[in-house]
Amino acid sequence: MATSIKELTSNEDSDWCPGCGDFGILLSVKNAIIASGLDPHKTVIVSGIGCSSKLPHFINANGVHTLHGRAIPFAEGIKLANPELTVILDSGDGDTYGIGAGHFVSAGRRNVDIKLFIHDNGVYSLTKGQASPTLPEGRRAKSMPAPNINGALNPLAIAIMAGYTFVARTESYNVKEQTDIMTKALKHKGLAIVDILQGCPTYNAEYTSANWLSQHTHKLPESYDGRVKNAKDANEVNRKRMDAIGVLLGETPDSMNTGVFFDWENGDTFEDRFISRGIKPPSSQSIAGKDNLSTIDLAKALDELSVKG
Ligand SMILES: Cc1ncc(C[n+]2csc(CCOP(=O)(O)OP(=O)(O)O)c2C)c(N)n1
Ligand code: SF4
Ligand SMILES: [Mg+2]
Repeated sequence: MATSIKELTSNEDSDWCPGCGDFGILLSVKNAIIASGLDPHKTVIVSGIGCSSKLPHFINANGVHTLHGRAIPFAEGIKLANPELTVILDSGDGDTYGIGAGHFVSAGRRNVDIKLFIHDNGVYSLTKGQASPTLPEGRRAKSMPAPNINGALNPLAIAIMAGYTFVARTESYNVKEQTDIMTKALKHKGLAIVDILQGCPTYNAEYTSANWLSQHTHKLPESYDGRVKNAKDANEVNRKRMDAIGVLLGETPDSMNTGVFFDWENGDTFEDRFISRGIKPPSSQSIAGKDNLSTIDLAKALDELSVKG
C-alpha cells in the first residue's frame, strides 16, 4: 500500500512547461492512489502519446507508454490478463478523442474495469498546439493560423451513450476536487472516465489558465445526484443517463460543470463475463510444471509456421 507522495515519486524529472496543469493531475493521481489504499506494485498506468502521456514516467508504479491512440486496448489487455491489477489510463484529449476515438467508443460496450483520466487542454500540445477534438469552434490556440473551423465533441455525452458506467469532470488546478473524483473513479467497479480540463499555458493560455478555469467551471448543484440506486432498474438507469446528458448539453464552452454526472455500478464487467465462460486469465494459469519446465508445447505451432520446402 502506498503511504506517501515521496514513495510514489519516481527519479525521472518531468519536462513539462512551468505552470502546466499536468503537474496538478500528477499530484492528484498520486493522492488518489494513496487515498484508495492501492499497492503501487499492483497498479499500472497506461498512456498513449502526448505531453500528458509522459505521466507514467513520473510516478513510481508500473507504467506503459504505448502508441498514439492505442492506450485503451493496451489497458484492457492488461486488465484481462490479470484482473487483480488496478489499471489507470492517463492520456490526452487528442490521443483519446481524436486518433483513439474508435477505441474510446467501443470500450463503452465492454465495461472493462479500467479508469480513464483524460488531460483535456483543447490542443495537441506535444506537436505544437493544433486544435484537438474538444477545442470549440471559433477559438484560436496560440499556434493556429486561424480560428478553429470545426465544432467540438462532447466526450462525456458520448461516453454516457457508449456505455461508460462512471462519468465525471474536474479541472487540473483544483487538486482537492480532482483527488476526490479520481478516488471515486478508482473505487467504482467498471469503466470510468474523468475528463480533466487541463491548463496549457504554452499553447492555450487564454482559455485554460487557473483563473479562467475557476471562473468558468461550477460544481454540479448539491441537489444533482447521478448515482443509480437500483442497478437492475433499466428505467432508473436511462433516467439518470438522460439527466446527465441534459446537463451536459445545457453547458456552453464558457460555463461547464464539474463533478460526477453518472455513476452506475452494475456488477457486470467484461472480465467477470469472461471468467464466467470458464476462461482463466493468463495470470492465473500455470506456465511451468513440477519439473520447472514450460507446460506450453510450442512444437505444433512451430511446425505449422515453418517454411516448407
Ligand atoms: C500515429 C501517430 N500519429 C501522429 C503522431 C504525432 N503526435 C504525437 S502526440 C500527438 C497529439 C497529442 O495530443 P494530446 O493527446 O491532446 O496530448 P497533449 O500533448 O495535448 O497532452 C500527435 C498528433 C504520433 N506520434 N503517432
Ligand atoms: S506544451 Fe502545454 S501541455 Fe505540454 S507541457 Fe507545455 S504547458 Fe503542458
Ligand atoms: Mg491535448
